[in-house]
Amino acid sequence: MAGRDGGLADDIDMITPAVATARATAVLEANWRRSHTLPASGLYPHQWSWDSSFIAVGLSLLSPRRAGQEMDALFAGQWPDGRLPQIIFDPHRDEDYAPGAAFWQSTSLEGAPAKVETAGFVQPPNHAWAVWKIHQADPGESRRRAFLERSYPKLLAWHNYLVERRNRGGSGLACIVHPWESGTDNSPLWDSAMQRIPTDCRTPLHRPDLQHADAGERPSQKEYAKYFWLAERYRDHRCDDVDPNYPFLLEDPLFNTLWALSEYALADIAQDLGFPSSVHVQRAQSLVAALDELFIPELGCYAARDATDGTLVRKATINGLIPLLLPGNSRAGNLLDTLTGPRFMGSGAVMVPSYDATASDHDPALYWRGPAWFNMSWMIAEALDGLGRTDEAKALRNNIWLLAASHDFPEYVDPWTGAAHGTRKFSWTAALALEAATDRSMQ
Ligand code: 2M8
Repeated sequence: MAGRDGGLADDIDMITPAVATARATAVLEANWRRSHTLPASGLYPHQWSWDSSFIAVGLSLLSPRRAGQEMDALFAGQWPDGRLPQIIFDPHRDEDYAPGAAFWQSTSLEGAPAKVETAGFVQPPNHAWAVWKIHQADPGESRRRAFLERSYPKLLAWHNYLVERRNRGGSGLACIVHPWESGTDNSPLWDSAMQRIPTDCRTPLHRPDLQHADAGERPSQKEYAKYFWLAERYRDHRCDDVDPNYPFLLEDPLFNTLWALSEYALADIAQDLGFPSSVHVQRAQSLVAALDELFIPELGCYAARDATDGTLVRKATINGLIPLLLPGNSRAGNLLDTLTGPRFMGSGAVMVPSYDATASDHDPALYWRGPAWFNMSWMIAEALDGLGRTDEAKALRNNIWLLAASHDFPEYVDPWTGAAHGTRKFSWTAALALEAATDRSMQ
């Protein structure tokens, strides 16, 4: 494995795909709670939306039944308007994460589930994509449990929510209403919009996260004050998505790419169930066409768009490379050049940096402002495979399981040295390492 220097554990030579799989399985067992998996038992003590999709993809190789349960638990928190919430809270652990159920008070909100406590925000819509992958892992088991039949209406309602409530910029793309909805919380993509967000939130700044991760590797107090302020504003407007002067409306290439992929997956699901599928293909194609407006040739990747004023945020981030996953993307050549160039893998990285390696404010240890994340590298490996670049895909997959298993499944790593950062025993790292370590020729 190439890299600027080592950073690997002493037992690196002992780690084979079988060892990585066994260690990953143990993490997923330890984080399993009856119906779903915690992202990490200390730092993230509830169920998170897009985490569950990545986790379920890994779980489907261990137990398709558990993968199905993971998605069912998420659907249990779906709102009547169709949204799949960012977090489904465990009321017994409300002191252990902020903002929690006491902040959102969702069960007293008209239009939210009456019995399940959830956040009002959402996360990237990778769910239909995951459901189809889970089905494909064991179609017989999936059919016996009517997995597609029960998931399809939930996924349809979720996508309809995005169409009906989140097209706030009028382009057809979904807007995120908070950095947390991107999944890439403090990405430099949100910096300029966050400048206009006040810091005088009313909620006390409780930071249980700092008991589980180094403060220097997490968002700052000032960023948290703004996150809370914006969450208060959204909550106090009953999470209704019609607040007229709402100050944070961003079109994210990552969020919208996963939506387009999920629309394609919904077409496959519909077809399998004997339902009309062309509506999903058409939706996916419209999303891809709308996404093209975010492509910046000079940057060689996609930008985010601030829907409050139409400006493009011209920064090279992993979010802007993920459209490489879109089948038949006419921008694939440019994206590959960028991926293999000095801003990303051409810098000598062993995993894909979350932010431009040549940027003066790149920080290889700070959350979504530089470190490499396992879900992102795994998606890029999927994209490389789809483009027939199988050797590069395999090399990236090998680094994924090797680094993950040698560092106790870290949340994120230094893209060059592989040094671990954030929390450990992180579930999507374990699930995707397990998937990456699985011999595809045996499937
Ligand atoms: C991180 O985000 C949460 C808020 O949702 C946090 O910082 O507290 C992100 O990495 C996000 O992508 C992830 O879903 C979540 C749980 O793993 O943690």
